[in-house]
Amino acid sequence: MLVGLMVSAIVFMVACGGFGGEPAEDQADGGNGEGNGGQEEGPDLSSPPEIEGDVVSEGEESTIRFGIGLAESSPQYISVEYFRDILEERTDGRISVDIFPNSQVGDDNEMMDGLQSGTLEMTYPSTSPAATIVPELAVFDLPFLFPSRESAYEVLDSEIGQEMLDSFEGTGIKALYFTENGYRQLTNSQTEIQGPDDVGGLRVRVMENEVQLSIWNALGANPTPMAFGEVFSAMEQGVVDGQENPWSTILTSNFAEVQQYGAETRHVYTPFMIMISQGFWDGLSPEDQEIVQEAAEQSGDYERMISEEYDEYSKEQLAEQGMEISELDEQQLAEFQDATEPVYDEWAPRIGEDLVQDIQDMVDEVEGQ
Ligand code: TK8
Repeated sequence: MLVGLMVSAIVFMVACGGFGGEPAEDQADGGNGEGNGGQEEGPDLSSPPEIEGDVVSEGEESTIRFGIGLAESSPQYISVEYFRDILEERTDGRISVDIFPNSQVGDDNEMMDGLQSGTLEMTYPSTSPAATIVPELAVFDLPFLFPSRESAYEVLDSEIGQEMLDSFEGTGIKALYFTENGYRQLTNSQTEIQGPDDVGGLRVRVMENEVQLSIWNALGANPTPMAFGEVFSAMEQGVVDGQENPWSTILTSNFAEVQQYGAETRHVYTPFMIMISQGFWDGLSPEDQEIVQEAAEQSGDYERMISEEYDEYSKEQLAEQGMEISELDEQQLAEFQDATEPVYDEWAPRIGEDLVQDIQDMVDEVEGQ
């Protein structure tokens, strides 16, 4: 309840311009004042597809407050701008979208609370914190589950994925579509990483998810669950030594300012989820619901594309900013995979042996194993 009130106060303040109304510039940099991830210019990303589909002029007017965790230079934010443009064009301006980046109106858990309490209309969390609402989502926290994006999307866009989206029914949240957070990489301020032995004792921030804790305990680290919005200052103050996220998040959140070392571990592939408040959704006409769903899928497919484009570019940019990045070979990655195998023993029975096996079978089919 307290969180709900806190989120509503934050959202109310922002909506009334209490925090300046528009996404504040100085928050577009993960907190160090540079803005745009400290990049001279962004990557050469594909432009979004032309907006197509019927325009529905008749109907209610409304404003969607869309809270996200990442910076304005992130693929997540860029795709939500496209979502906004689709909605505004196809409803003839009736539905507008105000975007609040950088955990400005709360972290993933607080923003999902906001959807349930009706103080926020949309948000875009990782599946990891959402597993507190739909436990089966924790399957995506299993290490090295998806060798490629192709097998990830095969599963996310399958009946298995649709059942997980549908599992939000009755929670106050409608989950619309899976997109890409991406392959997670380890960074830290203490030491070069060449294998699991280098991770021992490292104080690593992890998402608020028990499988993530198990992974880093299995590697001998000292993991601390923490909301994403607190990570930059925790690393800057030396509360933790490191964190793990996709390269584009590490770049656009300016983590290279406080993280000397990176390691291309690709230890987990995390999906994002586009979510809408059930109460707000129920108030939409069937025509507007169709437009929102189509906009989520079209902007989601665009996000998947630019997230992949941003990945390699971000790693290169981080190296240019001085991060020493270890590109691990097959043997080194196999050592990480072996060291985290016990996580399956602990979590497959708790998540659901059949679900884990079904996903692994789909992955094997796609990967030709
Ligand atoms: C952003 C988070 C972030 C996630 C994390 O809202 O918490 O590290 O990877 O992208 O969802």
